[in-house]
Amino acid sequence: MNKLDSLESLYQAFDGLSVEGGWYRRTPALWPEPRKNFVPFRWRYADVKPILDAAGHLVDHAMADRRNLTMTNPVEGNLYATVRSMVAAYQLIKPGETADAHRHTPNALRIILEGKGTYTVVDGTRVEMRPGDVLLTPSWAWHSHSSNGNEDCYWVDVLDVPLVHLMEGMFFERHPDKLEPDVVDADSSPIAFRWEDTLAALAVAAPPAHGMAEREVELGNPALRTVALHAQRFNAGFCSALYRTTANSIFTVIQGRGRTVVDGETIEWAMGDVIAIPAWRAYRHEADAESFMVRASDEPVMRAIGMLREEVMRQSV
Ligand code: GTQ
Ligand code: FE2
Repeated sequence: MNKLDSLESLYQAFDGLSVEGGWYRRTPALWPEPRKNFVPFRWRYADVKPILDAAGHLVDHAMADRRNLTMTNPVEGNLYATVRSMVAAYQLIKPGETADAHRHTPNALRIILEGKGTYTVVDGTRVEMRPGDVLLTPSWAWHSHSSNGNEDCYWVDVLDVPLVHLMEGMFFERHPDKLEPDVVDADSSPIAFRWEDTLAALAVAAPPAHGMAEREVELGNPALRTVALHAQRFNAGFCSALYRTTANSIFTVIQGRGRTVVDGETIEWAMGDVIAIPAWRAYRHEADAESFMVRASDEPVMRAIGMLREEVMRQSV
């Protein structure tokens, strides 16, 4: 080996050893606070529904495990995730259809927007999915969806797939018999949060200390090991406190309309829309009509690794 007596020879010595001088990197590895890479974004249900309907005619379940439309954050270089740790997707099941059983290590949940008569089977228990309900599919639970009603059923899926990608923990398999045998029906189940129960809980809830909503209840504690769910209510004219958290969030509008101001930018929303609020973005909500949102966040992950920081900020106009 050459004598390492100059910077030039030092850097040459790196070659082939897969090492890099920490002082020499072009991009820093540490920075003072969360960077703005994933962007705040809103997907309009009104834009997506006609596309899902068309896919309903053009794409049947023989072509795809699920008829879903992924909400890809428009930040440069991103091909999949909605926020860093989670992905959201709209999904449609038409009358008489079945999405076969499979299981995967990613945790999943579904927030039902429209349509009755569709059921999800999770580890052998069949529960109906009704508008406003939130249904859980924990990691490695078998799940299939099927409709025996006469309404199209639309919902929003949220999964921790990007986190699983990061951690290299992906396993996935299809059920050998396509569907689980020996299914039992249940109306109430630990995996189902019913809309009427959520409404009743919100009616007696205290205003949350963080001021992010008029009323808030947590669904589960947390709902999934990696994802927390909070149902929030806003009365007409309500304006929430300016707030930021290191947790990445995906909001689904169950009912109502209004806007979210995030980093000074205004995002209008209405029923069925999905809003991505990445980590450490300051935001507040304003409701024009009585509104309900479900917030899915990676709070449990942030808490578990000691990285949950929240801040209620001085209200700015
Ligand atoms: O319904 O099982 O949006 O496995 C993505 C992956 C939904 C599901 C998605 C899935 C599902
Ligand atoms: Fe799945």
